[in-house]
Amino acid sequence: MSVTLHGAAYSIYVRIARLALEEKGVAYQLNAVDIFAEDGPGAAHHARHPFGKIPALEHDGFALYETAAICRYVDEAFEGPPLQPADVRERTRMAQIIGLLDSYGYRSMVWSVYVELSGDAAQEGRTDRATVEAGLERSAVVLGELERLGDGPFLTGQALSLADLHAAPMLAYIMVPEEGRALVARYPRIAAWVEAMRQRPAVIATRPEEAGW
Ligand SMILES: N[C@@H](CCC(=O)N[C@@H](CS)C(=O)NCC(=O)O)C(=O)O
Repeated sequence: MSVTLHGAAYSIYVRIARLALEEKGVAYQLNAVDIFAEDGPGAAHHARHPFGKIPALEHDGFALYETAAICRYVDEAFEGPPLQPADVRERTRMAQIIGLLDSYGYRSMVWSVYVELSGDAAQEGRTDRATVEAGLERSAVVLGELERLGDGPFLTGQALSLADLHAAPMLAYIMVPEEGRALVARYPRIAAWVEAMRQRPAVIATRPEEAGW
């Protein structure tokens, strides 16, 4: 059996897929693909992912891109602890949380807050305060929904699910700058969740040097 994940360790979405692989106990190789390389990710990667993004997965000749699909595949194709709730409402809540993180969380938490305050924009002295303010405002709505939608130590209830794995890498980046940490601290259920998530071996094993945890 051979599993290869194509992507870079710094990537939020690559980390989400790696977390699913690690939590399931699946052995895999990480094949380095740098989307920020000067000449792009290269033709071989475009053949795997026509939109030029990361990650992409290959398992014994089966090729797949789009992180939510990769994570579902990893959960269902391999042995190991289930990462999707059996209960239909919890499973649907999980899909809702993943959807809202993709649609509203990634851009605001990572690009508008992390990148502007601590990433490339900050290091190059071109932080745009209006972008930061809008990002913090949108991130507050996302965090408020994460706080409100679930009930229990994990985002969808009593057990770890793909929703937790989707959220963790985004929160680990928004919590690099002080303003991001202060925002997360306003949501007690999410702050407690962060403390538990950051201690999981899979989270520790996949931490990029740029991320807060
Ligand atoms: N919808 C894609 C999003 C993946 C994505 O945005 N990956 C980022 C890295 S975290 C990327 O490849 N960005 C390169 C670009 O936007 O050109 C998925 O779920 O896999």
